[in-house]
Amino acid sequence: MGFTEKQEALVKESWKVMKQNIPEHSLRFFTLILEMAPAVKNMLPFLKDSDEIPQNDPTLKAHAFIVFKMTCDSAIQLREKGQVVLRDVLLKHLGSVHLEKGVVNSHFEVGTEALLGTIKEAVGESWSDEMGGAWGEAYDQLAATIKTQMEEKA
Ligand code: ISQ
Repeated sequence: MGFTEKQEALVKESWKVMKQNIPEHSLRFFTLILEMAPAVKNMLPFLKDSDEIPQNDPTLKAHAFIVFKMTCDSAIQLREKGQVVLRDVLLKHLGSVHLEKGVVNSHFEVGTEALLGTIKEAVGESWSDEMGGAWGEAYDQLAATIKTQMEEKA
């Protein structure tokens, strides 16, 4: 079965909650990433130069916002079109940036775990496994689109 209206609604509903506190959720997201994959610190310009995760860095917040938002948009596209579609320029950019940084499959897996952990804490009692499944599916499809582009470039 494809991506359902129910799954799309679960993602949209939790995105509304996430959006209300991007500073907090972006810190949580990168904290979880670094707990699972400390070496990622050196791949991201806004983490590289300090021992701590910077508490008030606009680029960190913007980065997390883009990851969350693109995943939410992917959920909408999966329900509407059955696939994730990115603008050509954006797709090419994402392919080359991920290749340049040396991103591998396990990084994408860390991203899924960190995203789901962040959302779970953000939405509290509204959380359900179905909600996690919907975000996970959208993220994995988005990641698959980026990975395909990386393979084309490699
Ligand atoms: C950086 N930004 C978004 C997702 C990520 C997943 C794993 C490691 C680094 C990341």
